Amino acid sequence: MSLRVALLDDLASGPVSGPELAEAFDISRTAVWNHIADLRSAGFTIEAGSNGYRVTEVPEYGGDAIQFGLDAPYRIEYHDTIASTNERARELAGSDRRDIVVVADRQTGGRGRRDRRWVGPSGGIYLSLVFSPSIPPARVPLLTLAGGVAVARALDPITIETGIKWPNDLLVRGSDEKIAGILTEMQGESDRVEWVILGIGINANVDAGKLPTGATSLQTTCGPVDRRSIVQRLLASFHRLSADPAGVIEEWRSRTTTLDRPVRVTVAGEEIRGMAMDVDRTGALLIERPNGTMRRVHAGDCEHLRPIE
Ligand code: BT5
Repeated sequence: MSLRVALLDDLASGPVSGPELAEAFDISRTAVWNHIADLRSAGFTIEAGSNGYRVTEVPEYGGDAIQFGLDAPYRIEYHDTIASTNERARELAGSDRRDIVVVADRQTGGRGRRDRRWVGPSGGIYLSLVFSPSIPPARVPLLTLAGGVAVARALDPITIETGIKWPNDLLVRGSDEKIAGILTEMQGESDRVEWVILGIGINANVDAGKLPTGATSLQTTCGPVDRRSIVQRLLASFHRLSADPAGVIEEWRSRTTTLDRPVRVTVAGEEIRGMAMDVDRTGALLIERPNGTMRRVHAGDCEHLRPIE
């Protein structure tokens, strides 16, 4: 852990004195003072009282702001502009870095699934977590579901009702406009996962006019939002959910709008129509065909159909 991250962690848990910090990090009191001065110029308001240093204001967004008070064992790497946080996360994964979250304010080459584009104007939430889960590769799709639940939970305090569309979209209930998407990538062998990258895009403080048709933003539906808290809630939830597969499925079922309705799922050019009945323990969708047979679909593009179709 870098000294800056450790310092932010210590400050987040309450007032801490210069001598305490100097001892904890084995640095001089002048060095502590310099680090505090750095944080102040990065936008933190830090009061020096009789109990020590106390943070009273945190910058609105950015790496330090997200790191401060983050309740998950991840390091934040922040960029104002980047081509794609998933691409950067791949580079980090390739150099054996884990538990890092690449976050950007704006993406110029964001990707969706199957090489589709993800539009990423400034003001959105774009992040990619690189980690090594200890699960078999067949269960990695469940992490996409966990990501969806984590995003939905992170948006719970905001006055917007969301529903998860299998496997990876977050839609506004009622209008079915897309507010967030997830791109999960992995590398591994048949029995072992080397790394997973969970890439999440949320249309936060962006004008819906800059987004493709069928998409909307939090700003447009309910006004500007605090991206820092959303990202912190999301990462803390995801960290806990990733260790609780049964809990993920249960909560996903309660948050999805895909189950118990007719769907059309396209998988490698084949169209499967039927009733979406459930998801299995790997996150695959179970579809009941009109002839009564059941199909299990591990990945694909899902369209919700109206009951009449
Ligand atoms: C997804 O793909 O929904 C996954 C999106 C993942 C984006 C994140 S951002 C951080 C990280 N870094 C990256 O480079 N990517 C990840 P898919 O289900 O294939 O949906 C893509 C489709 O959504 C596009 O073809 C458009 O129709 C639509 N779309 C593009 N940009 C959008 C946006 N900002 N909001 C809503 N829909 C969008």
